[in-house]
Amino acid sequence: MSTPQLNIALIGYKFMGKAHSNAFRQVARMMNPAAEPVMKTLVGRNAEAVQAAAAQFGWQKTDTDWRKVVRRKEIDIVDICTANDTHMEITLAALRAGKHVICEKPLAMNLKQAVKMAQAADAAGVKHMVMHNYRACPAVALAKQMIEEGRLGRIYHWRGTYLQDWIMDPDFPLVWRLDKHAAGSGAHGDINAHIIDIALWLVGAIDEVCATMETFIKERPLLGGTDAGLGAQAAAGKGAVTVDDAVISLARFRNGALGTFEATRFAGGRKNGWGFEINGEKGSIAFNFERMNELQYFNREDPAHLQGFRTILATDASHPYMASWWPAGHIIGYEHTFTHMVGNFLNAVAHDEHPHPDFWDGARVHAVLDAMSKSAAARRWVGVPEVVPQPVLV
Ligand code: SOE
Repeated sequence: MSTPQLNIALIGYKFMGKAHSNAFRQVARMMNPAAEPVMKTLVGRNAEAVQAAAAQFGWQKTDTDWRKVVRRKEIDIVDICTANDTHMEITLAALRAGKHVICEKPLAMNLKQAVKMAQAADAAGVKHMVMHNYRACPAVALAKQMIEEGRLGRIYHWRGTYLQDWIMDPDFPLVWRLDKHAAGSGAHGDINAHIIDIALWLVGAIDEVCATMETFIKERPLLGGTDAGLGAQAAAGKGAVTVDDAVISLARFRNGALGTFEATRFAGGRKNGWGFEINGEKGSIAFNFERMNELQYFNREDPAHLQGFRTILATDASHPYMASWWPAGHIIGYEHTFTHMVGNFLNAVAHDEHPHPDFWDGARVHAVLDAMSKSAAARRWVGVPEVVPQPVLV
């Protein structure tokens, strides 16, 4: 029997558009998913730029009107890689047309929007996934497996950090990620969202948070233009930065663990340095994305004279995702996390299974993000509302 094909429309063609395009290009060859993606249409506002991106990434067609594209009969999956303020509108339109939806993180601008998107996706009866791609680092998925195997026992501590430095120059311009109307928040929604998702996945629900935030550079040059990554050029004039540059939070998990979160774009020398350490009664694990193939593991049950952190190189075929790639020790990179996520999604659609993280997981991240924002504004501890999927009448 031949592998079924699913036609993809991807909205957005810059940093994330490139990462998702690469994933769709690689996935059938490397992961052999149960459905093969067909890179049908790449969508962007600038016709010339989207055509150039489509030619480079390997899309069959381009369009400048996402509203038209998401309704097209031939499209099976809509993948959203645009600025955060557009996620809900595009998602709801794609769901109304009965499409499966992948959406970049953070899922929405706030919890209310995220819940609306999750309810609409359930009501549409389609598959939905938010691109918290770091779940698909083999070493992070191995951490999940080890926790489920009970190797850490009761968890006492989560220590999560997400450290970047790409906007430290005060002359770096006002890109959309620094605009509250387009992004919702700054380092908080952009990168704290990632470590919150990983914490919820590995440790469990969070009950309460106590956060503080800061915007170190309050005014920046206006935007002249952007490049395909995070780079940008300044124009004349200045404008206000309307989002946080850094956020720090304490957290109490439902299972009794204590957590800390730190996300900043002002950690000089740290480019995309995110990681975590989890301490449990039987052992500890630690992960640093800048050494993403490795997981540090300390086993308290080792004989005393042999105790110490060991480095597991998570590249064996027995490690999550690695059977699709190379012989042990032949390491993989950032882009593979997207390929894994897209492969999971295609399998979920083909087998009618539930992909993760879904829009409800995305909403749970927003529940924590919103509580931290509230806490920072009010300078006190704030409870995190529980997000339970609600049946929707259609
Ligand atoms: C910029 O902060 C950014 O590209 C984020 O938007 C991504 O989610 C993160 O993975 C890398 O940094």
